Amino acid sequence: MPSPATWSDDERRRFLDDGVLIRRGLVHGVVLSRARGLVDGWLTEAYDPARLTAYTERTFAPELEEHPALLALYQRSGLMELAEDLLRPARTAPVTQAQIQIRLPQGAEQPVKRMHVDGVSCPHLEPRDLRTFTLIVGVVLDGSATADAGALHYMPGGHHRMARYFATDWVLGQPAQTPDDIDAQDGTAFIAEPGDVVVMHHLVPHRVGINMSRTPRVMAYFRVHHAQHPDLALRALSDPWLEYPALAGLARPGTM
Ligand SMILES: O=C(O)CCC(=O)C(=O)O
Repeated sequence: MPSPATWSDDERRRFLDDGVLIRRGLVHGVVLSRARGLVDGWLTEAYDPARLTAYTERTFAPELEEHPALLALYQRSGLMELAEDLLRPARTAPVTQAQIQIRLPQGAEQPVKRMHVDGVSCPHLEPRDLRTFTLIVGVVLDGSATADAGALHYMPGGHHRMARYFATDWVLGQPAQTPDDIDAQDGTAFIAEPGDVVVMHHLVPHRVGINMSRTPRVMAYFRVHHAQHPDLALRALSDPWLEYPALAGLARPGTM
């Protein structure tokens, strides 16, 4: 049976608590196989080892970030409807780019990513530059079969802690991305098969380590912005439900 393109009340509650939802096998068939083939082909023919740090910080396969076969993972799988369902009735800005993140196999010398939230104090940006968004969705294209195979690790519920941190201990322009207690966490591994999808609130801290398996771990990420995100970005760091009008009404006192 195809997965519904909306979230149940239980899933909404879980998103409020954990900031993370998973849909197994959402992306399949031709949409999945075309995107995998495209990235595999890029890795074989166009990957330049001298650019590994830049790929890791921004995106692998930068030439393909607007390719229709990659955008189809978001637009033609039900994922777009699921992302919009969490933000409704707010409108979202069109998603026009995919980010490909690969963890190369067999412990390749690739920079690890410590616990962070995206778009704040990024190593490749000036500390004052914010590149935040509302929601990130990740689609597994390959790998992630075990925690040490370069899986994404996330901190369920970490969005509450990060909102408090941004409200109290943080100033725009400082280089530290997360408080020490978050930095010390291992997080929960997203152990997954190709076609599985993770949806994360923008304040959920996450990290990624080395890949000890023999298979490249390949993910495609899409960043979803509330249509007014540029005006809301700074406040949304300390108010987790500012850009989620329906969920704001459900959020229980004491959870934010
Ligand atoms: O490689 C991954 O799955 C995570 C990448 C990441 O955290 C990032 O690009 O900010």
